[in-house]
Amino acid sequence: MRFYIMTLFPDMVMNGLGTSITGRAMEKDLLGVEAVNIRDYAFNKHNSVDDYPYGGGAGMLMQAEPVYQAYNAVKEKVGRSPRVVYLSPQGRTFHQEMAEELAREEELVLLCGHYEGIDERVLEEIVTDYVSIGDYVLTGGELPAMVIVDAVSRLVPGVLHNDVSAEFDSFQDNLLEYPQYSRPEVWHGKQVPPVLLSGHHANVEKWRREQSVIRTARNRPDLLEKADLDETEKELVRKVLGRDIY
Ligand code: 4FV
Repeated sequence: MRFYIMTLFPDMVMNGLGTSITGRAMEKDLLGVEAVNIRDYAFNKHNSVDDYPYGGGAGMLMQAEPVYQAYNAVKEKVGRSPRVVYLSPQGRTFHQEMAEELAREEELVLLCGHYEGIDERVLEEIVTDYVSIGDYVLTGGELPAMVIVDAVSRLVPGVLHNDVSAEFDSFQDNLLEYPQYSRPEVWHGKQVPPVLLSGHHANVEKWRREQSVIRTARNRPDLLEKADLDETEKELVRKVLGRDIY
């Protein structure tokens, strides 16, 4: 899978993604990440890419032309009109299923805004998906773009040590992940739940499923309506929430 990140801060994204799991995946050519500096496509002698918003208002806006020329350069490399994700608070909120859907793409362009955003006219021409990572305002789209690359990269075969771990992720079957423990068996007087030491896989799976249901009911009851629970688990939810949600 190949990512093209259109940004005014190429070092920020390449330094952030060039380490750890995504960094190793790039070394192993499992992933390609290319930062495209929009300022390289500035068209005036001041090398500026922003200007005042028509109609007034605070802040500056990224102008259409440098973004458009940067996009054309990527389109040239890809050889077709690529999927373009614009990171913006106005977008659909990013979630695991969206990560799985994006992971099916060969190439993905991530457009990072800055200042107050980007001239609407170029967005209308090149953007295929508006995506937000959450209802808060950041200084730029770079961190959201890195979040998308990280979440999607984990789903690319070979990127994680064992692809199995992605199968047991949070949000798989719309439940939060169960609590996990490692050595030592006792820490600060706290014992690892004995079932996990029993070696009885069916009991371990049962306990983990129950913990996921309890944790989801406590922290994210909104997820439960999409989770496929059996009668015993629904009873567990009623006990945790003290009310019936079914
Ligand atoms: C954002 C978000 C976000 C808004 C103006 C960049 C900033 C600035 N992007 N999810 N939340 N973007 O706050 O994706 O241009």
